[in-house]
Amino acid sequence: MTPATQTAVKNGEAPATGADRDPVVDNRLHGFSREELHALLADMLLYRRFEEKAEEAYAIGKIGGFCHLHIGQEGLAAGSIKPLRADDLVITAYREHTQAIAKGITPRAVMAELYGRVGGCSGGRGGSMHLFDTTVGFYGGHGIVGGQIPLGAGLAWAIRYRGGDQVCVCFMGDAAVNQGAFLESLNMSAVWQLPVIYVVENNGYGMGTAFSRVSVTEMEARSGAYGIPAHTVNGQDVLETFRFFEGLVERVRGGAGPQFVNAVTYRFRGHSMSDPVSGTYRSKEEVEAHVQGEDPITILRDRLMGAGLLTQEELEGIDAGARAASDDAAEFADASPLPDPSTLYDHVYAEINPHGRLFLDGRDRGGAGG
Ligand SMILES: Cc1ncc(C[n+]2csc(CCOP(=O)(O)OP(=O)(O)O)c2C)c(N)n1
Ligand SMILES: [Mg+2]
Repeated sequence: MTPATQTAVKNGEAPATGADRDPVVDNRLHGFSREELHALLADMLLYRRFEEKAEEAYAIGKIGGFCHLHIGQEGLAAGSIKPLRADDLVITAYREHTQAIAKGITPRAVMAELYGRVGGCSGGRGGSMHLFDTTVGFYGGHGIVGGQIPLGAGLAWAIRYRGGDQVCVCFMGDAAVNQGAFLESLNMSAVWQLPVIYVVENNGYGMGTAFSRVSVTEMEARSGAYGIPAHTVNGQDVLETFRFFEGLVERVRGGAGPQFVNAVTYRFRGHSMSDPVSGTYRSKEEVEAHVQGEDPITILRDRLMGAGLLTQEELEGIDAGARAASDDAAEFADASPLPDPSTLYDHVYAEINPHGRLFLDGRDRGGAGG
C-alpha cells in the first residue's frame, strides 16, 4: 500500500455526505492504485452479496436465532480491518459477519456458522453472534452489549505483557458507550497506555432508540474524561476510512496509546432479521435518503467510474465473483452436517454437580453418566 496521504475528518467537522458528492468529478482516490481500488470494491461487494444470501437463507428457515446484518456499513468493515496486519487483533459485537470475513475467516466458515453446522468457524455452536477464530486474530462475536469492551482492553494488555507490537481494534455500537464497562475499560486503557483502538460504529440507533435520546453529549466527547484522543471518520467512504485507520494503527503500534474513533455510518436493514427495515423509530424517507445518498458501494463505484478507473463490464465481473463466493458459501453450509448431539457437552468447562443441576437430563438416574 502507498503511505497514508490523508487522515479523516477532524473532530467537529461534518464528514462528506451524499449531498456534496459529485459522481462525475469526484476524484478523491487517496492515492490508491487501480488494483487496490478494485480490491476494496470487491471486498465490499462480497460482504453485501454474502449478507443478502444470509438474509435469503434466514427467510426460508435455514438460519435460526438472532441474525443482525451489516448491510450499509460495509465501508467501515473494509476500511478499518483491511489496513490491519494479519497478527493484529479484532474483537466486536454481534453485527459481525462482514468483519469476520474482512479479518480472514472464510465466507464458507462464516455461513456454516450461521447455519449452525460443524463446518462453521465455531463448530456450529456459536451462530451469527459468536463468530470466532483466533488463528486469524478474530476474538468474536459478542451478544452482550458492551461485553467485548473489557475483553478488548484485556487483549491489548496481553499484547503489552508479551512484548508484542500488535494492535487491538475493539468495535462497538453507539449504544454500548452507555455501559459501565465502557468507562472502566477506557480508564484502565488510558492508565496503562494500551495499544487499543475503540471504534464506535455509530449508526445512530441502539435497536429503536436514537443516540440523541440517550446522550446529552456528542459521541466525540465520550473519551475526553480519560484523556483518550477522539477522531471522527465517515464510515461510508471506504477510501477515507482506510487511509485514516492505516495512519492511526501505525501510530498506536508506535506507542501512541489508546484511541477512540466515532465512525459515522447507517444501517440499511432492521436491527435484526426479526425487525422491520424502518419501524416506528425512523421514517421510510430517512432510510431511503441514506440508501440513495450514503451507500458505501455506490459511492466507491461512482467515484471509480467518474475517474475512468472502472467499466460497467469490470463492475459486473467483480459482482459476479461476489455472488459466486456467496452461493458457494451457502452450498458448503448446506452440505455440512449438524453437530452430533453426543458432543453437546464438549468445550463446556464446568464441573457437573450431580446434586445441583437445573436440567433433568437423566444423567443422574441409575448412576449412569455424570
Ligand atoms: C447488556 C445488554 N442489554 C441489552 C441487550 C439487548 N440489545 C441487543 S442489541 C441492543 C442495541 C445495541 O445497539 P448498538 O450498540 O448501537 O449496536 P447496533 O445494533 O446499532 O449495531 C440491545 C439493547 C443486550 N444484548 N445486552
Ligand atoms: Mg447502533
